[in-house]
Amino acid sequence: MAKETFYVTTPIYYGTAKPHLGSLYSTLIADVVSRWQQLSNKQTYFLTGTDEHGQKIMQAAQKVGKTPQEFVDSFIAAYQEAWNTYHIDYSQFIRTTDPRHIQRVQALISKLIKQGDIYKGSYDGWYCTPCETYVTAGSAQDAPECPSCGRETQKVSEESYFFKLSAYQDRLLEWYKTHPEFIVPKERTNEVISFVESGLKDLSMSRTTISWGVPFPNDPEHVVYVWVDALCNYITAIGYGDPSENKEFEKWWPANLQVLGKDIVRFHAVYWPALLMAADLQPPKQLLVHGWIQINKQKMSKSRGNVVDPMELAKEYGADPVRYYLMRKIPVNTDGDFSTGDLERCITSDLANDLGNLLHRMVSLADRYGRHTIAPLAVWAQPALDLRDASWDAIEEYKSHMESHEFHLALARLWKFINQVNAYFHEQEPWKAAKSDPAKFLEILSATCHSLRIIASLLWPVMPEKMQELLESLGHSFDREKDSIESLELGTWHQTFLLKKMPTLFVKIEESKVDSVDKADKPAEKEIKEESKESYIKIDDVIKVDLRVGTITSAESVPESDKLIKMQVDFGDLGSKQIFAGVRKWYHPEDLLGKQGTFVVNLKPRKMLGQVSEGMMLFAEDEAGKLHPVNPEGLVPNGVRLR
Ligand code: ME8
Repeated sequence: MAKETFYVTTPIYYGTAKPHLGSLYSTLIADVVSRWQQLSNKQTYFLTGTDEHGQKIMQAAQKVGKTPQEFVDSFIAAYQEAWNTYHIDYSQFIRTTDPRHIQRVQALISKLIKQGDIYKGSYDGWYCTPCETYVTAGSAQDAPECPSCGRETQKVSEESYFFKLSAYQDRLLEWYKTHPEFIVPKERTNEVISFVESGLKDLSMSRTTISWGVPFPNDPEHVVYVWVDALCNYITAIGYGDPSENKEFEKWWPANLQVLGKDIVRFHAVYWPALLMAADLQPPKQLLVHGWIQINKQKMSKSRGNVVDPMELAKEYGADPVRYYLMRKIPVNTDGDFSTGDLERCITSDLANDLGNLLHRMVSLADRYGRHTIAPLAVWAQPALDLRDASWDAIEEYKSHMESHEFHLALARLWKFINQVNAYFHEQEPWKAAKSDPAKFLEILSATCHSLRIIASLLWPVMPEKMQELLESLGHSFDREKDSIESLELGTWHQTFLLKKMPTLFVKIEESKVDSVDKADKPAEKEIKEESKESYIKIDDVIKVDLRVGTITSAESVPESDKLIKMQVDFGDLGSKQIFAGVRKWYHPEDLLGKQGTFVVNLKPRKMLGQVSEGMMLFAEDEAGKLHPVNPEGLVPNGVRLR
């Protein structure tokens, strides 16, 4: 039976500079969606590319003394290299200077001219070149600011062809009403509806004062307005306007999902469906509108000069951890601040500690006891059955979030399961069973392998390369068809795993790493660190650390975190201090209550989730990765200093 199809697109990026983290973000969302749909047994088509015509590109090329074509050509390799580095698995990279695209845009416009949807008039108003947008001036004589980017606009007076957009006002309003799922997130629909209800003017769709564009059919003095040219890429790429490609076009159109940033909603939610209606085509099924990646609450953009280079990030941290971070930390429907400190914490905590360490502990323990082939069991003990039930719940909830494009929630839900697997592994004490109960040892290894296999398959759309590595170390070769979500949902635990020791999956980031990827003095810092590892410290250095014994007088979970416990600790004459410890994986707050422990009390207070932590509790890690409080052997008065 033919598979259901799924067509997903990104905006096409202006060929005026290399891609930055914001461009990667849109592309990554589309890639994750496309891979997720493949896991859901669909045949996907994923389109991305570059927008290469218009005044903005013409002017930028003039500035550097190149022809527009030479200018745009100089950036293409950077896009393709970045997308390859980030494992962006696109089906086609369209360029609007491709002659096939040009002919197909002309075919669409000829059709609209023929049926009377386009007429010749003259445009007298304002134009924002950076946004390539016509701007309404109101009654003012002075140049208005562009409502989108705030920059000054230029006067334009020229003959122009117009598209009868106003004639589509009612059909558009009807479309929004009957297709409430058209724009995600829903709140954006209201803005679009009020814009359309306020009255649509016909759209000027050609320019005579620039020449870098698609020549207007039968009137080459005019070039097609760059936004109309660009929007058409979504249909020309799959064969619109070429009768020999009708079948291919019908296979994919209407697109299932078009991903775009919130700056270009009007073009995609108003002009684009109106043009499609005029062409007797269905609008896309859904537009997914995402927010900004910001730096210190400022939109990351070429013009602000605050862009982060995704290639630098990939070099420093690897592509998959950056992919995970962007999907986990920035909800699609909001803006999100990017910082390398945040990225590093996320890599260390989620990827290295929670996931990588689980795999490493399991494989190393099995290896230590010579267990490499892990066969499934016919009958499982209750804790393993509970873990299997938990995996099924995780699959269902992850799937539901992924289908609603709530990637951050899907990942948070999956991490809850990862922590359940960690807790299972820890509570079952496989390092003891390895010596005393080989059958139980194998069961723990098998249940952990099955869980990791599910985790890796679910995470594959987000971290394709790393998850393939993880599966390889379980002896499972990943196959997007066989490893479908359906197979996981139906999955009884019956697989045999062949364990292989592999290099560390995710490397912890040292805390001293700086908050900038390209800080010039980094190599020097690294060298000093290496050197200090070798040398001894002086007694003064030991004395600097004020270590005290204290009793935990209150302990509670921190609701916003699944790791932290907030404690009040009594240090006798020194008073009481509030201290946080990230040990929820191993302890309930009640377990710590009334216990003595050893604390660093002269650590600079730091904020954790908006509250101050005034010290640090010391723990020692056992073979299974559990943390144990460090205590004096006998009871000593609170506040006693360790010497
Ligand atoms: O608008 N955060 O191209 P463009 C998140 N050519 N996403 C960002 C971002 C940021 N800081 N900065 C850019 C154009 N983007 C037109 C599109 S489509 C037919 C034509 C993303 O190079 C976001 O998706 O300015 C935005 O819509 C897209 O890049 C625009 O890129």
